[in-house]
Amino acid sequence: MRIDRKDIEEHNEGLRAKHERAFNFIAEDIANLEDVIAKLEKFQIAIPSWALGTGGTRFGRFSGKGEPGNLEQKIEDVGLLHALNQSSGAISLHIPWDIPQDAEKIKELAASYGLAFDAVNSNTFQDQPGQEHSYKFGSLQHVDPKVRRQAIQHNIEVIKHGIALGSKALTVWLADGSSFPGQLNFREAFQNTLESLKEIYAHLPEDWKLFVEYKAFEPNFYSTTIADWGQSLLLANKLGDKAYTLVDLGHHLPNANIEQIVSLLLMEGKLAGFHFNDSKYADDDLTAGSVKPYQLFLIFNELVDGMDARGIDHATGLGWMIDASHNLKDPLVDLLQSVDAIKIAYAQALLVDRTALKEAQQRNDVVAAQEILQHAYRTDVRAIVAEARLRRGAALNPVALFNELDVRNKLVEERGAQSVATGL
Ligand SMILES: [Mn+2]
Repeated sequence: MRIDRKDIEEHNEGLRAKHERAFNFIAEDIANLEDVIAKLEKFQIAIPSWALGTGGTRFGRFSGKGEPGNLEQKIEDVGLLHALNQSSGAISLHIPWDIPQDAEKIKELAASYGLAFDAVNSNTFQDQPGQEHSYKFGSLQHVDPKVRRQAIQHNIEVIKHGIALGSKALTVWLADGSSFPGQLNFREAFQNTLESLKEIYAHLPEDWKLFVEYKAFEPNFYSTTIADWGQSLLLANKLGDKAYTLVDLGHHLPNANIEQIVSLLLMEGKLAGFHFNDSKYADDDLTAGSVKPYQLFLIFNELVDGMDARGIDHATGLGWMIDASHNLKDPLVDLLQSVDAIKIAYAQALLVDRTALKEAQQRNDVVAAQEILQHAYRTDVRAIVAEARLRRGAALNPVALFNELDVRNKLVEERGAQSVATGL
């Protein structure tokens, strides 16, 4: 299914008067309004190929209907999102769940929806059919060099698929670790991981980046071999200039100050980018901004400040991606909500009066500093984000249009009710 431009225009026409009232109301008070809108128009958030189906928990999976059954349909789904919001212009592939059989054809299909290929993701956290060695006790960290060799080869294969598609980064997330004290020698596990990553790094093209993702716990419960930003940064620094630390919002222990982590990684020039999601307790993979929107704003506040300090282009300098799972909502609607929440937090961060904040910090004016941040956070920027969408030819209200056009039922008609997406 493709969304007709006329449907978008008709939808926007119906909402135009209301939108203009809301937009004009907020526009009057924002000095850098045009700059904010221009930045919002450019800002794209990649969609992972594994987030288009219904996910599950450890206890079960309640499949949705009309899920994309192959890579072509996954690209179609991201194309639908992008048509609705003009903010999801890239797809991030997971190998081996989404191996392109004909890279050129897949590239053409993606381009027809205005999509590029974001980072490619390797998978050594589960065994694949026919695989010689098991990853039950780890992959790049494994005590057996034959297992490490297999995992390294897999990552090299993933890079090859990425090159064929025009990706520019490899994301490595490892489930490696241990579930019981004494199971693992920490130093050996780290050294094995480093040596394995060095071999993978050696296969990166010149203009590629290696994103080293960390996670505090799960699936292992006692130790994770790349458990936090310090361990990831240690690896990235040892690997070289093309290696960076990737922050996934759900991969921290409760109450971690993620905005501070981001700030320092940016300062060091080692922040790869983001996997957005939200959580209450652990790696809950919930809709971005649904539980802790103020935290999301504070993170963007540091991102904007840090990117501007280093002259980094907001839209292209870092990797922006959603990494979430949807077990209750329609995945496509959930993704639209996440992208909107991310852009709202970004817009609010662009409104922060940085000169005044700096001055407040210099005179230890704690009250003024809080006022400045909360003034930006409490500004209702939804009409500004909608205006940016409107100017790009997207829908004023993507979720509403998704429902108006009955997109899910049309996908069920095309694909059948039983179609299930590959993934977790
Ligand atoms: Mn992630």
